[in-house]
Amino acid sequence: MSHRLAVLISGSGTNLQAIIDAIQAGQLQAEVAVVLSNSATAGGLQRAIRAGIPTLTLDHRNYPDRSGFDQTMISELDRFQPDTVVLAGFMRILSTAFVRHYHGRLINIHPSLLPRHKGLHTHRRALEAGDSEHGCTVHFVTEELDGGPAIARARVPVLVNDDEEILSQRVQAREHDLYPRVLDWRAAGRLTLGPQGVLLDGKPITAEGIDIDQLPAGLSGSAGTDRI
Ligand code: NHR
Ligand code: GAR
Repeated sequence: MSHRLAVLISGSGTNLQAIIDAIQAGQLQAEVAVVLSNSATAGGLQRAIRAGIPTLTLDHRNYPDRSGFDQTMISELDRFQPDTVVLAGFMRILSTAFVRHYHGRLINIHPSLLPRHKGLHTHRRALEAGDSEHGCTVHFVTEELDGGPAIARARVPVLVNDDEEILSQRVQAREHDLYPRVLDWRAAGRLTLGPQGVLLDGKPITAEGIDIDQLPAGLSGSAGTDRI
């Protein structure tokens, strides 16, 4: 049985597209069972429709509070029996009830090297801080905003003439490589959240997450050199 992903979006959906493309290329052994957007104008909805994936649009503004919105998301998503719920540019903070319901199967990609620059406007803040490197982090989602245990990260240099736009493009190119690779570990049953933290192949990983450019021997990836 194929691993079922539910992908939550709010915007253009380039990470969703990278996931769809990796599945079609045979690099990610999973299926996108449903795409949910909190915005009817999210470009990612068209990407899903083009790929023949069912979509759900739930506008958070139609709900009296966060918990009502989140309870509706839970009941709609659960009809699709997701094994993993994937936040891909989803912009609504999730309630305790939602995070608990999907504990251990809820994953986000955040555009910074966590724990640096939690929250929004990460590229601007990396530039303002004079950081020499920046990047993205995939992590399990917990109640602590952008504070859940890290799984993997990709680093990029910050260059002298960078502005927010060019830096975000450099980071997003790495997101599109990183996220499908992490999701393939998950789909293969290799990636779990235990009481002690993140386990890959049953072994704990470092607190900052696996640097995708420094994969330990035996951990193959799409750019790995350890394949036959
Ligand atoms: N929910 C929980 N409980 N924990 C996390 O770690 C979450 C989460 C929901 C989303 C993604 C996150 C990111 O990667 C994410 C992580 C939205 C906001 C935010 O402030 C912050 C972080 C993230 C996503 N949202 C505003 C809100 O009031 C709305 C902002 C907007 O619509 O532009 O929900 O960065
Ligand atoms: C991505 O860069 C993602 O890391 C970021 O939004 C972008 C979504 O792009 N996520 C957040 O900022 C979450 N608060 P996409 O819709 O094209 O995948």
